[in-house]
Amino acid sequence: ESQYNPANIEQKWQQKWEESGLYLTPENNTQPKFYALSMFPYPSGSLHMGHVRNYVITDTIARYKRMQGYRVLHPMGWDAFGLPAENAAIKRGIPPAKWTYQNIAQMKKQLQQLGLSIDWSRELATCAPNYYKWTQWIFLQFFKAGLAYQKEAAVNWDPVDQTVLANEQVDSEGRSWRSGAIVERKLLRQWFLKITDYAEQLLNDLEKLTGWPERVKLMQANWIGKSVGAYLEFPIVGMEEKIGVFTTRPDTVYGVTYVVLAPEHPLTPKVTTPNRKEAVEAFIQEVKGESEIERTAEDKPKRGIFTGGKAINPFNGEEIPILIADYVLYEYGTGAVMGVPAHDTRDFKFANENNLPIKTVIVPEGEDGTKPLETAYTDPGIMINSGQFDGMPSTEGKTAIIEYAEKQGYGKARVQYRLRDWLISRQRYWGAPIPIVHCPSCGIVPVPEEDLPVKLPEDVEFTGRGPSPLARLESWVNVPCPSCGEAAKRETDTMDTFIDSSWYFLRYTDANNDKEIFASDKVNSWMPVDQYVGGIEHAILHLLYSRFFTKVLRDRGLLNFDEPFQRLLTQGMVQGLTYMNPNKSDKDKWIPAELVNPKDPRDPQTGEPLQLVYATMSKSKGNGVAPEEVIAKYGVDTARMFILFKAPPEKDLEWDEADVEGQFRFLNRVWRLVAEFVEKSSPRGKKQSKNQSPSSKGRNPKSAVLLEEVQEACGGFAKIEKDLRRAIHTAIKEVSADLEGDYQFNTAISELMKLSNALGEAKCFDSPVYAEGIEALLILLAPFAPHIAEELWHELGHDCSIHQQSWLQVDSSALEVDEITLVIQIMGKTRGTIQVPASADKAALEKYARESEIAQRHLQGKEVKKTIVVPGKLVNFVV
Ligand code: ANZ
Repeated sequence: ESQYNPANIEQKWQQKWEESGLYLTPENNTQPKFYALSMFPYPSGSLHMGHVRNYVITDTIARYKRMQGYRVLHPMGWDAFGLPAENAAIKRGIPPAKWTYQNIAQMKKQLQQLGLSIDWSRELATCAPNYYKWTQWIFLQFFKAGLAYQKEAAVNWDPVDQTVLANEQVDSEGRSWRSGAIVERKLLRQWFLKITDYAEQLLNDLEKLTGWPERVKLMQANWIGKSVGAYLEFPIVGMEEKIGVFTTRPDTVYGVTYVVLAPEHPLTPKVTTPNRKEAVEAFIQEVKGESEIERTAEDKPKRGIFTGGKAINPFNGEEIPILIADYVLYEYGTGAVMGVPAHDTRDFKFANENNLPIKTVIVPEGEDGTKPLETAYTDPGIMINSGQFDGMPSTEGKTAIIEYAEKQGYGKARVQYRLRDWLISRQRYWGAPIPIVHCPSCGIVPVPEEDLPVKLPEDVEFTGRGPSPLARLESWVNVPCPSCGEAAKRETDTMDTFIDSSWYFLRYTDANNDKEIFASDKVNSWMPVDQYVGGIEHAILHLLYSRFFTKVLRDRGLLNFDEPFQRLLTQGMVQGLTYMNPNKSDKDKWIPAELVNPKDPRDPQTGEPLQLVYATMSKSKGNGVAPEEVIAKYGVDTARMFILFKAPPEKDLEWDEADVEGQFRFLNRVWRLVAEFVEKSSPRGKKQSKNQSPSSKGRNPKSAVLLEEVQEACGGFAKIEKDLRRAIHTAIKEVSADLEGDYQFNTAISELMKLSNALGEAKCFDSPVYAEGIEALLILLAPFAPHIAEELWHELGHDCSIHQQSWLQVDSSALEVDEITLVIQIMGKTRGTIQVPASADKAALEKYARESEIAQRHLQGKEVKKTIVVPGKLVNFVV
């Protein structure tokens, strides 16, 4: 065909690849493995540009690795449980399963348009019984290991609809999405996974993740939040009980001027004196309405109140007041802190705002602490006002104080993590049911493994009111106890959907196994994932939970590796142009383009002038570009090329139609280059090219033989051919380097453009070097633009797929420069230049220079006294 028309070739090749099973995963031991994985999508209904970018990046890597000789696992699936399906059921009466599977079908079609080299035979959906059967099985393994337990925890409670709400169903004002009622907190017995048992490992093993962005590792470390310090006990005046605090600064304990309890602390009502009762209760009521973020925000004043109770600092016997304050969180540490205003910024502020005494106990060397403090002194220093510890450096004081407290029996060393156990119970329908039965006589009984899956019933009603649909279905809830056979009840909570995604990457290695979760040889030989690609929004929870699951399953003998993801690439956002009113709040400042006159962009409400800026594409901003529209206009190869070319994968990408067109033009140029070559190269050249046997090992050996033959016959290549060969092998070298390491697709594509320019200039159609160049261009292009590369490859006369070709090897001799420019000087003055062989040594250089026309002319009648030769650069004659 004379014209590049993507519509004519893309679908055709997608179909052929599918029919020939080109992307099925090879299972053999002869090739090294490579596991390329994109974070699987939630089936919301349609693919957006962020998805496209994610999958195109992974696909390009997968294709490159295949051509390099790896057996590649590149699967896809659906993170298919979750709230939106249930909301659709409540709002529109569509069963969650139907809604979900419709969306999957729709999105799969869109995905297939992208020409991804996915092994669809391993597709999975987390909502399918043959998947969640194993999710439940994993829960049972956790339960057996003592890592799944129940305890009371707070949920969002809608008092009007009498139902539990997910966080996403509570708006920013704290109201229910459906009833509009102010949401309350309610305590329920819920299931937890003991991730805190693995806190230390999850932290330490971050070190092994050399292929992860530093920023992600830091986010994980902060989330785990390890603090090393002490647990100290303060006796309460007039009571048996003591207040235990966790502190990272035991060296400041002589500076304690008060103790603070979290308002929710069980000791709060006990230490409160009758005259303070009313005020304290009012304060507690107030704090209840605040979120954790509000309570701990740096810029908010710290509010607290005196309880009337007193404690004793066991180190010096001083009596100190007991307060409650909003900034002390009940869930962290012991839910109580010792207040040291002189040495803690937050305590300093709190003490000043609440008129509490400030006592300096650490000073910089040489000071005596009499100078009043303007801010808290938080650095290390020398201990003062600290009894027997006076004069000791505070860093040593930490251990000394702990040792002393231990001897005296009121304290010990303690490590504290910010990480809390994972609350996995959800009071909703569209999730994996927790496989537990509650029996009046046997208590909590796990469902026997052979009875899995505990299937979701279909005859349920969705009202958004009252208990969850599962809890209301008597016929499902009432079961005989698996242990004693008496009447018992099923657990009606389902699991957090993060559980489903914490192990899906394991299942892909043996996705159709109906006997076991996965065969151990398969999972252990494919894992860990060699390259994981996904959004930064999963930097903490999804990745941490997946790491946690991996470690637990390893400890249960199911896996033989420590970490699931060897390398992680977090791709940047795709941004689109959008109108913005800089004077409005973040939420309201985006103005959809259809409301704006582009000639004079103004806010339709206020008339203020608008700015046109790049911002992450989103529905609410209305600045998205629909993948299918781009594909319809330019074809998917152009869309892929643009996405890979416009920005390095980890950076944000600004959508720009002009650059999309630029890539379309480039592919057109490639098309014309090949068409011209096929047309103009001599019949012999064409025949040679056609006859090349499909070979999956090395580049076509025949063309290599041919090159040597020609070289011998002609006594080497002409200059134009040498230059072209250098361009070809430079491209091979650079593109390969860009695809190793950091996946710099953008510079790789620039190299392809350079090669196409070199071919366009060389025009030596009959030279075997030209044929080599055309083939190299297509092979190097194949991972990026798989359809056009395949079409043109066949146009050259090959029968096999370009995607089964081997990646190209650099011929380093082709990179050699064989001529250099030599400067000729007389008495240091440049008189001209000549071309000389690059291999010439000092003596030869001098000879070339002396015999050159330039030297002859300028040296006529003069005697050369000395010659200075700078190899590779110049020859200077001194006369
Ligand atoms: C006294 C002290 C003196 C403290 C000082 C710090 C500096 P990280 O590193 O985050 O673990 N703290 C302990 N439990 C708390 C809770 N439930 N709510 C709010 N704050 C709490 O911080 C530990 C420090 O945070 C502890 O050390 C405690 O204040 C406070 F010069 O104790 B510190």
